[in-house]
Amino acid sequence: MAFNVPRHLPDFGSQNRDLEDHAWSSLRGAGARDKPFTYTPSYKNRPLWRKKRFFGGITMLVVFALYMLGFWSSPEVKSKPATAKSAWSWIGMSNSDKVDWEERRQAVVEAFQVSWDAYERYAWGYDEFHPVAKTGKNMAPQGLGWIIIDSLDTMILMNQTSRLQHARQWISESLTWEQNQDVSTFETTIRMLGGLLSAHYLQTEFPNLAPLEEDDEGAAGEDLYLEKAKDLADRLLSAFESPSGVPYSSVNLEKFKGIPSHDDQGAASTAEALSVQLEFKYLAKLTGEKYFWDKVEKVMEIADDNNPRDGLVPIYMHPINGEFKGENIRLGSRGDSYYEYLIKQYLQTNKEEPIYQEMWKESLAGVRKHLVTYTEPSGYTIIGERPSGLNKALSPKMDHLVCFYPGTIALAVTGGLTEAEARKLPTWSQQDEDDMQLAHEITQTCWGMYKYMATGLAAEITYFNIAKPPLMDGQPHNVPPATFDPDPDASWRKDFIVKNNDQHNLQRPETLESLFYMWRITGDIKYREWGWEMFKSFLEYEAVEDKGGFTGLANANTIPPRIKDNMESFWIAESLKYLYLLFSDDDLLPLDKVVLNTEGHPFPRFSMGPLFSTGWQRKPRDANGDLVGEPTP
Ligand code: DMJ
Repeated sequence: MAFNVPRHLPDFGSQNRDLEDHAWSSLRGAGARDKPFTYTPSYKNRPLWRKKRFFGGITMLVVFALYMLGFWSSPEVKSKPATAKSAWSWIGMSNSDKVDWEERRQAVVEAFQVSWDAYERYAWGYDEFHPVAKTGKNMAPQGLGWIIIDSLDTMILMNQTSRLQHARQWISESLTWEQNQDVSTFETTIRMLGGLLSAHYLQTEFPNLAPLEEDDEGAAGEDLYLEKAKDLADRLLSAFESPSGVPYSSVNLEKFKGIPSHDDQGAASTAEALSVQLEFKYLAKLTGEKYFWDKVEKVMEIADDNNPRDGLVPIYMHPINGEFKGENIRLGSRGDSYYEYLIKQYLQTNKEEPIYQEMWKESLAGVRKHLVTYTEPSGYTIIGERPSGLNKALSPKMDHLVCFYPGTIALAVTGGLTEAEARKLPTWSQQDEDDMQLAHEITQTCWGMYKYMATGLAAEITYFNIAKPPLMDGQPHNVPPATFDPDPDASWRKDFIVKNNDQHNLQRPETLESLFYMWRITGDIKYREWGWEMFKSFLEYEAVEDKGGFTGLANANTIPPRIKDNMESFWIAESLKYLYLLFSDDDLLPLDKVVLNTEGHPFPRFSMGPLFSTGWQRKPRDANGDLVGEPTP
């Protein structure tokens, strides 16, 4: 995934600026009135501690230190905490000590209903929802249905018939892609195209979930979701009309025109270019239009022809020449879903395209070789970054985004079977054993990111203490404790570092996603319990008063937290959906029958049939992994 959220910076137009202005103007003001261009001799001769500039300097340092400590909040931050128990007293839980997963699942449904109803009340039809201000905002003149479409399949799974009817009515009557608006190729594909396609799939496959009524908008013989999806996809496809075939970052919807990124010398994020394949391939299968398939498949070939070392891709790609740009390698922003879509493409077409499993395996071996290390003193397993290339230093930094990875590893090992079933297969290997172990370890680290924070909600980015030089995969290291001791002085806390600018929590789903896969695949109840703990933290710190929805946090490491006043569309599309699935029975979306796209939208697996086939082959490599007959880069 590649959506980079702007860092938490002070807005010098807000009330916070007033505070800061006050501090600064008392300095500046004093200078303007009192400070001549040259100092009087008497002033000059004063001892240092009696000089105004000494105090000025000290004050500036204090102001700076207070700012760094997060003393002044950022623009979008409201000081009103969402922490009062009354903010979520609507939840209908019994006081019984007995764990009842059905009751917990219903609590998630209630959280969804409160989120949706608040959006409906205050921001209906808008693309953004600011639940504290109780306002909405559009990303295009007539809106894109950003929240409505991203929520469709969650509503179907939760059987929310009347709410779904309202959403369909809006899509039928108000949604148009005919707007002179540039949109992100990737985000619009995974959220809007993905949302419509999964709604189409669920509605067709499970007609009894949130059933359509005769008089529903768009119901009579019309495939509303698929029609809107096809119209959108035709427009998005113009992104691929670049000299190389690598998609441009943006598209103008009305003009059917791809637009290069305004930053990064026009380069696209690698994750953006290489994780739109599930959506377009499913659409190709549904419509029989092969060009959808061919366009996205071509990008896979271009990437692989670059021969990324050990299967690890730099995070930018040029639409002009199809080459990678720079050497920054990471599984966080701009890199993540490339890896996810390798294994999911293999699974989507019923394992008929082994080329993608091969690339996945190569990349996982590369991750072990270059990015896996262990923390000190406790020995947690982390996946670091190589910001300057594989020959340069490992940075012990993990975006929360990386937490999709352990669940995806487990999915890759078993193909969606339970671990118990997969172990009975003759193909089960020591490598599978090791990969499952890695998945367990990284999931625990991601859970630690939550436990480390005052609110129990993970920061956007966590750093770790590691040895110098870093321990590499498999080297002896301490075994971390199974649980996180709540003592504020507990030793495990020394392994984790959260910087002031990284303390925001945007309601991201990745750890919940992995908990869902780990629970389904291993059956280890602790993953469900961790999910429940996380859900309670969301209730405690992100619920807005008066059933006002849920908001992200600008600082999740202080109580009360500072609020960011935004309810992300993936809060409903992913975080609440993964919680719901985590607490549901395993036969709801069986993992060996579906693939979920990177926005949490389920698609069916299918056979390619006569119309489709893998239209490319990997170039031959030698024993070192270099392309045969081509110079080593
Ligand atoms: C979502 O839009 C998708 O999961 C994407 O791949 C990653 N970023 C957000 C959620 O964090």
